[in-house]
Amino acid sequence: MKSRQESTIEAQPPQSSARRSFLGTAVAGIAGAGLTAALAGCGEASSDAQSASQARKSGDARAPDARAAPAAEGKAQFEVPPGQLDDYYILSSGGHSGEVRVFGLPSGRTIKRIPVFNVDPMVGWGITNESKAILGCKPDGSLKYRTGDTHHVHGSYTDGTYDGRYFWVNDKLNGRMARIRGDYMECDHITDIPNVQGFHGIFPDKRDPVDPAVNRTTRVFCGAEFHIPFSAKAADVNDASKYACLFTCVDADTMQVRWQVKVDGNMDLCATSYDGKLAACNQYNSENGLTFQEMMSLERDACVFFDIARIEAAVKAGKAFTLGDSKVPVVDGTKAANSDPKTALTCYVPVPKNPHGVNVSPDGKYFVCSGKLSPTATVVAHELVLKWFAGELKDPRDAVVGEPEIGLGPLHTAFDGRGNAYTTLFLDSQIVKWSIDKAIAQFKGDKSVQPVLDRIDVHYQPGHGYSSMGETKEADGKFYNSGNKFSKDRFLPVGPLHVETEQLIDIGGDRMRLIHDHTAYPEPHDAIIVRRDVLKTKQIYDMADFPHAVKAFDQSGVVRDGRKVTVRLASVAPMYSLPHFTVKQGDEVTIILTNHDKVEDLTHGFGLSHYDVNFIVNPQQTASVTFKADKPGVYWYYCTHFCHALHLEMRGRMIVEA
Ligand code: RUQ
Ligand code: CUA
Ligand code: CA
Repeated sequence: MKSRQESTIEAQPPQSSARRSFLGTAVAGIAGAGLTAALAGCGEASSDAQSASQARKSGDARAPDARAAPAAEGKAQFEVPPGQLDDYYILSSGGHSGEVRVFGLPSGRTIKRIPVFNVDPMVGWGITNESKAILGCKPDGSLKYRTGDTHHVHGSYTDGTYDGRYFWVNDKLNGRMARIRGDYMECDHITDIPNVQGFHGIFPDKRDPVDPAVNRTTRVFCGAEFHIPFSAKAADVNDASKYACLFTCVDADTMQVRWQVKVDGNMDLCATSYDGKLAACNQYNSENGLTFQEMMSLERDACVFFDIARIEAAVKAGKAFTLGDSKVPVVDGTKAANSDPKTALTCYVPVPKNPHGVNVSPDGKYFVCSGKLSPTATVVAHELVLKWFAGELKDPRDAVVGEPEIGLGPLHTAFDGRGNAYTTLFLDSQIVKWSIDKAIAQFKGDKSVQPVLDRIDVHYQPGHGYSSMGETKEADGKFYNSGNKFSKDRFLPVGPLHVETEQLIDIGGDRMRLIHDHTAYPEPHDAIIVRRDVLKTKQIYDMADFPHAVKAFDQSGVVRDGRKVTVRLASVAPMYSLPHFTVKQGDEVTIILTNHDKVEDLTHGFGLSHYDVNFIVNPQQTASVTFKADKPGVYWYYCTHFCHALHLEMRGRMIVEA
């Protein structure tokens, strides 16, 4: 369809080429199938993929040469020299790895991987009793789930900006939401969301909708993409009218599910207003369809708005029901039940078919819903949605104040705090910068206005893009990170599986400038860029936080209670408190290990040979594992985490008597 060269040239005069106007008309007329073929794989969408696959066939694994692509400009300016620290944290989802990652910005260095829904032997996540209690177990003590699919990471707010207390991330696969503590940067809670599948978008609220004194996050909202039947009867399984989706509110502090709303259609991404009054979800399956064709049939879907105060009043007034085994109150947010705006809980604002992503501008005025199948973004005015709920706006569509044509495959929008929006164009492999005010002027009828200000090629097919502090009222307009879904030729070839390309873009000036590429193990989706002063991390645990801590070396030893044996161990580099301990074959053994080292960065490990036990204890931390001593003999345990010149000598024997 297009070559890279064409798109580079085209990037110069914004929105000027014939191709763009051709695409505008072509896309408007395209029936879903053609374009979705392009969405499904990059084969159709980009000649890069074609030439790469041709090159592969002809035996050249490396072509096309990445050096032909536009080189980074201005890299030196953003270099973080050895020994210096980055200015920002990126907190990024890890997709189907089930984890969250922390990168430094502008360097792009990976600083941490935070295991959440996955099992991670490096830290012992999913192996220690403490992490298993957070993850949840079956009655036999094994993990309920071992995998997850994280997409969206968002932080807690105070006064419209990050306060560094918490971060939340969804698990699309098994319908759970996790919370990460900002101080230790570790997951401390996981909540199952009842009666949802395809739990996708999340967003914390920014203040209370009613109480002005609560100017911080107290709720987290959750969308759900997949319909499920609330009936197990075989006859209902293929009856779409028996299926529904729920929008969920979780308490930010207790992590308990507060309430749910039954909606028409589905919920995809999620956003919240700065005044706490509204939450919004984009919806691509207004049709309530079960098949691909059904989900594509309507010309318009919706951006759905939730009036939080009214929903909570309805729950309080007892207008709720429950579903299945869940005790969570559910209220009716379907269109039929909400036809009177003055009492409505929900408002369905029509947008072009099958949209993706909804994002709020840092001034709190606009919700931007990306077109995905439509080459547009839809700008919805917050104030006008409130007017609709007040009964002062006739048609929900009248809340739309802009719908600029920006390019092919718009997915997610970020902001610079100067009135500009930056939208990822999946099909065009570009980031497009556009002016919200100009889009509004154009929508009002001024044909001479061009909302698009700049475009930059990215490599390749971006999903999410996000800007520095861009989801807060402190959006500083310095950096933008494009999270690309295909890296193809950007890095040394390593076989079939490619890393993803994260591209850092300088958005401080009129034109966007590519700073550099860094890699990300598949597959990040959304992320946030947080100023480093926001996070106040702790490097040493408080031993008092662990009720089972082995507080002194002389408290070490073996305690037997029938067939249950507890081994109490402590560590100080380069020694464990017990050089050996003895148990009997068939015992259920619990090892509790407290690290007494107080020095920052002095972590010890505990690996137990042939027992599949592997975890770490950070300074002043206590962790425990439980296993059956089913193999008689001598088994060495040893420190896995390099801690001392005598790290290799840090080991002991578990003797299992037959
Ligand atoms: S959302 S790019 Cu668009 Cu979960 Cu992944
Ligand atoms: Cu302790 Cu290595
Ligand atoms: Ca649809």
